[in-house]
Amino acid sequence: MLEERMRGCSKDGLLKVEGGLVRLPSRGELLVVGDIHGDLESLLFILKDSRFLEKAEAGEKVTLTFLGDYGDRGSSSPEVYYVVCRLKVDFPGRVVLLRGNHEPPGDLTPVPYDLPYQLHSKYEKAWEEAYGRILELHEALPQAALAEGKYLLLHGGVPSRLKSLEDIAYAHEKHPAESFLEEILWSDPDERLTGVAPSPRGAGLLFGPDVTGRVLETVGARTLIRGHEPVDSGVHAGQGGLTLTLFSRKGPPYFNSHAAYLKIALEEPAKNAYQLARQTVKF
Ligand SMILES: [Mn+2]
Repeated sequence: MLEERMRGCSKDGLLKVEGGLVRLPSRGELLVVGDIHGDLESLLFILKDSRFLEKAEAGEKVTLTFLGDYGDRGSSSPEVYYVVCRLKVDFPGRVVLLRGNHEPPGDLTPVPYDLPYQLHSKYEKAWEEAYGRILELHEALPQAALAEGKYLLLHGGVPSRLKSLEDIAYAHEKHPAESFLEEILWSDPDERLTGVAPSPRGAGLLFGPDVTGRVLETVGARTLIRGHEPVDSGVHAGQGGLTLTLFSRKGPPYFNSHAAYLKIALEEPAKNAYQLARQTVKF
């Protein structure tokens, strides 16, 4: 049941889901939010500024997609989890919670990983129950969303040895025998590389624009929209316009000057990352 709800099956039938791949609607507004990492203030700003709640309550076609990394780093991880889960429960067909490397499979836990300590200090004896439920939630989150013909949304990077869209949709079932899920959650784009190289993160890979281009063509998308990397201005367009990185939180430990979220009109023709960067809201 949890799995069904978090993968996005919805009462209002707006979201189609295959395995861990959410198929985004072809019309309406798409709001995309990058890493929040325990920054409740930025999350609440985005909700207010985008008027998501008013629009969703009024039945407008709006889809709010988070690119993962809800907890850790910032001091309000439990509160951020509460808000994003509440959004999903209240608007199951209009909210997509993607999985990041901070919602990891058990063999790929990031360091530092301070969520358990934050839960302990907030909930005392009940912390283990809260943590257990959050771990269940992580397993239920989808790893990618596709706006067909336009955008591929995921947390880290494209699986470099992908043969078909199925490799993304069922990446969680093939983990850890195949590295698809690890690369989706952990990889980073590189500007000059051809092919792939080991990542300094110790998980995932660095991938060049040739890899991005091939994967986007295979899945039928123009631009990759991802989070995962801190960006000083909140948004970075790279790889010749193939890759957009969003970072939607502020404060320690990154101290970026701005955070950003993205607004897309899904009816409009597909845009490259440079065009998308101009329609982000920076704050
Ligand atoms: Mn990340």
